[in-house]
Amino acid sequence: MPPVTVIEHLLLHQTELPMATGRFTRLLNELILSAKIISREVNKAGLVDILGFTGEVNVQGEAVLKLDEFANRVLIHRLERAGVLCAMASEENADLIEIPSAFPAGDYILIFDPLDGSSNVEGNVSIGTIFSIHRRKSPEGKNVILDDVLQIGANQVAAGYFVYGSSTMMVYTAGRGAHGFTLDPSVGEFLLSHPDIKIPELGKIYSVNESYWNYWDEPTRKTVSYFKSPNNERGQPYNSRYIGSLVADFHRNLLTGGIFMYPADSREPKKIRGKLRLMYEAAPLAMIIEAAGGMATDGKMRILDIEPQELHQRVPLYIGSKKDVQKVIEFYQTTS
Ligand code: P6P
Repeated sequence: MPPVTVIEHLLLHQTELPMATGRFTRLLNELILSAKIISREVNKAGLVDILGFTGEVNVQGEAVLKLDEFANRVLIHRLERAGVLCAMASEENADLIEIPSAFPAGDYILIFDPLDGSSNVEGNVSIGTIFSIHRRKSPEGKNVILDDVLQIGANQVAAGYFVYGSSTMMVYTAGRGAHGFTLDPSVGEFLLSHPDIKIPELGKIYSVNESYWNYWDEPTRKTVSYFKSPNNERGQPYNSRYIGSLVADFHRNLLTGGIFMYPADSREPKKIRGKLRLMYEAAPLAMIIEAAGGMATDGKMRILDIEPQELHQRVPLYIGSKKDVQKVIEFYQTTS
């Protein structure tokens, strides 16, 4: 099969969709260029002294690694001048990022986690960039309001991630299937390698940090016990696989089948509703998993139906193979 780039694929397969316009293509291109720049730095992190901590903390109170900061700066710098956005929101920034008036504005909104899992970079573990694209609701020309950004995940125009691992890959959906592209460094292009990804309906992997067992609710404990037991639909225990890097865990489960869980944790006030963020992590990954035939829930609600109340809202996340996620929902429905 002749190599197919992301933009060729977009134009070939998504032309019926309104976003196959020049502006959307420009937005994807700038995301791709940003990812290539970030990938280059991630891949040489062990060599150049950009490891270690900046001594600052981000809005989440987490120590900011230089790579986090670098990735955030690259994305903001490239996308603010692309002439396609009216606002951005980064997991590393407390508030909305306005587009400087010196640059032309568009009607898309980009929400991103610049380098998720970056605390793993010193262990040479795969990490990733996650992005979500919305279209503003308020009329063009006026100032963007928070309401333009706090939209339900089901409104997303597109969503995707880059995973910086043994190879650098991009997986995205614009609403018609989920598609994977692998960076060929010799030509500097992401080439189609996983067309129309479909996650197996029944998985064989469960991914969760079991050290929090004592702080989970009863439905979650029943769910994890179900996956560890031979008395499940598979007739044998699921394999436990947990990297501790969301994009790496999600990507593996997407391709092989399985469920990733980050439940609410009663011990830590800031994790009482889970650790992962709705806008920057759960909603974009939920769009991808549904495009691949899977499901994503907070235990009670479809992730894509959750009305965001604040920019950095956290949610419990159960995401992956349809039958496995349905099991979680069943335990929530039947456990008083
Ligand atoms: P824990 C990385 O810090 C991250 O945000 C996700 O990439 C990952 O899935 C999760 O946190 C791991 O959290 O509590 O298991 O270390």
